[in-house]
Amino acid sequence: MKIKSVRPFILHVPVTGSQIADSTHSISHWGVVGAQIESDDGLTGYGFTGTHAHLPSDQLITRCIETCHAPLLIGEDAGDINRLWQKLARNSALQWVGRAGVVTLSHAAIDLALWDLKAKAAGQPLWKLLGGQVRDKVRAYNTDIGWLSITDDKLVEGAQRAVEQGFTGLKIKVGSTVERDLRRLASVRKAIGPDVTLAIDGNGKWDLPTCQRFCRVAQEFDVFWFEEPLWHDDVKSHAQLARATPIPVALGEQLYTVDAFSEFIAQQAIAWVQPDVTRLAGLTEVLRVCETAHAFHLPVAPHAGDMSQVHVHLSYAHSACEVLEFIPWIKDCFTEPAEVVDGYFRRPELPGASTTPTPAAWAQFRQATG
Ligand code: 0YR
Ligand code: MG
Repeated sequence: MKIKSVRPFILHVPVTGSQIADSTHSISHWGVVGAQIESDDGLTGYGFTGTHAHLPSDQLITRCIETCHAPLLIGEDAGDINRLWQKLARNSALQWVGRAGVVTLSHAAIDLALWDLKAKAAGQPLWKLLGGQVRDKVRAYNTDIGWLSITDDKLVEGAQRAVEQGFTGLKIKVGSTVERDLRRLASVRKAIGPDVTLAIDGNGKWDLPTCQRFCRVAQEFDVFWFEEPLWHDDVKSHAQLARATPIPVALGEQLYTVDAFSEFIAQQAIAWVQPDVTRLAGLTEVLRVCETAHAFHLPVAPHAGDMSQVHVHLSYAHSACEVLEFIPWIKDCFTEPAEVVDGYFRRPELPGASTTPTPAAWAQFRQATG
C-alpha cells in the first residue's frame, strides 16, 4: 500500500455557546488541522491536530505538512508507520527548526492519518490493531461544564445537569483569583456530592506561592487532580508543589516528547500523565509515554486535543489509561463521533481511527490552507 498523496486541510468548528475561556485562552472555534493521506489502493486516512482556530498559525502547520512532510512520504509504504515516524522525526533539517510545536503538530496529523489508514486497510477499529481491548468501558469526565467564562450560578447548574446525564467525573477551570476559584470549587462539590470525581485545571497560569495557598484550602474538597498548576516547562516548581500538597498534580497537554514526560516523572513532579496524540508526534510517540507511565505505575488521562476521536481507541486498548476527557465541540464532524453514553465512551466499531470527517462538516467548516 503505497502513499499516493498527502493533502492538508483546516476546519474551524464553533465551540459550545459562542465563546469559552480558561485562565489563558478565550476561543470561539476549535481548529481541526490535518492531513488526508491517499494510498494507491484507494483508501484515505485522516489525521489532525487541535488548535485555537487561528488561521495564520494553522496555516504554518498545513504548510509544514504540504512542503516539508509530504515530500518525505510520497511513494513510501503507508504501513511502515515506525520507519516513517523516524524518517520525519529524525530528519536533520526539520529537527533543526523544531522538536516541538508546529513541526510536531504537523507530524501528529501525519502519524494519525497513517494509523487511520492502517486500521481501515485491516478492516478494524484502531483499538483492535493496538492489541485489543483491555477494559470493558472507558470512563469520561466532562470539561465543557467548567469554563471560567461560565457564571457561578450556571456553573453549578451545568455540573448538576452533567451528573444527571450520567457523568461520574467533572473538571472545572481555575486560575482566575484564588478567592473566586475556591468559591466555585466549594459550590460545585456541594452540589454534586461526594461520589463524583472533581478535577481542576489551571492552564499554567499561577506561580508556586499562589498554587500552594489555593491547595491548602482546596484539599478539603476532594480534588481528583490539579492540572497544569504552573508554567508548562517548570519541572522544579511542579515537584515542589507535588511535595507540598496531597492533591495529585496532572499535566502533559503542552509537552511534545516522551523525553519531557520522562523528566517530570523522574523528578516526581507528576501523578496523572496527560499526553495528547495531537500534540506529541502522534500515537506512535504517545504509546511510548503510556508505556513509560505504566512502568512507573502512574495513571494516564489523555488530554483530548482531538476531542477524544483517537484517544477513545487508545483508552480502550492501553492499560494505563484510566479516564478520558470529553468536550463535545467537534464530534459531530466525524462519521463515527466520540459519544458518551451514561458517563462512558461508546466503543468505536467502524474501521479506522474515527478521524474521517463527514461530507457536511467538510463543506461547512473548511478554511483555506494558504
Ligand atoms: C481551550 N483541557 C484543556 C482548551 C483545554 C483548553 O483553550 O484548549 O482549555 O484543552 O486545558 O484540559
Ligand atoms: Mg487542560
